[in-house]
Amino acid sequence: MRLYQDSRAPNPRRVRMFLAEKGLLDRCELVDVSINAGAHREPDFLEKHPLGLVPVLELADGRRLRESVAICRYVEEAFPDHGPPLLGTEPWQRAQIEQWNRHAELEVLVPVAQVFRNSHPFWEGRIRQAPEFAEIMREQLAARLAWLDRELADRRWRAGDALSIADLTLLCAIDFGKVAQLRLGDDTPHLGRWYAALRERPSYRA
Ligand SMILES: N[C@@H](CCC(=O)N[C@@H](CS)C(=O)NCC(=O)O)C(=O)O
Repeated sequence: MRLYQDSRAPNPRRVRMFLAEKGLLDRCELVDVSINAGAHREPDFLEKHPLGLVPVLELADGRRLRESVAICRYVEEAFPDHGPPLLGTEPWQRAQIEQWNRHAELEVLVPVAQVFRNSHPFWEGRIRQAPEFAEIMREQLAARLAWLDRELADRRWRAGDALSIADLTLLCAIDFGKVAQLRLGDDTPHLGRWYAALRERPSYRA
């Protein structure tokens, strides 16, 4: 397998962490597509993903998959004997994981990306920016993190007793928030405890 990715971007990172948790990262060739250098907008990459987004997974027979969750689902189902299940094993658990993963994507990762895109100098001249929208997203994020903190008070991992893709998505979103000066503080102790547990795992450095 080959993963087209950017080592600094959050979506490729959640796929790398997923592969690492499965013990499959070394079975995957990582091919850097630098967003900074504009490699994701070059014709040879656009042929792999017409929207110019990473990650893209390419199988040995040339088939390609886009979208981080689709890639993770393929890996989970194609390699059932590798590592722990990260997408759940029975209906309620699978639905809980889906729910919390969507929350992490829509309530944290998307707003973080919008703060970054609409206020960071990196995007100046590359896209049209709306700084006021970035401020609205920043305020919304603070409220969302407070909510997620309360929701973690009575359980170890995002979707219950077992680590899942929902933890990986939220971690990557929070870490990526650093580019927009978003950091966990003392006011979110449950998230702090959860974050510290994830940071101990080898997949954190994937
Ligand atoms: N929903 C997609 C999102 C992919 C995405 O937005 N990737 C970002 C990096 S994290 C990207 O390639 N951005 C380049 C750009 O916006 O020009 C997924 O989950 O894979």
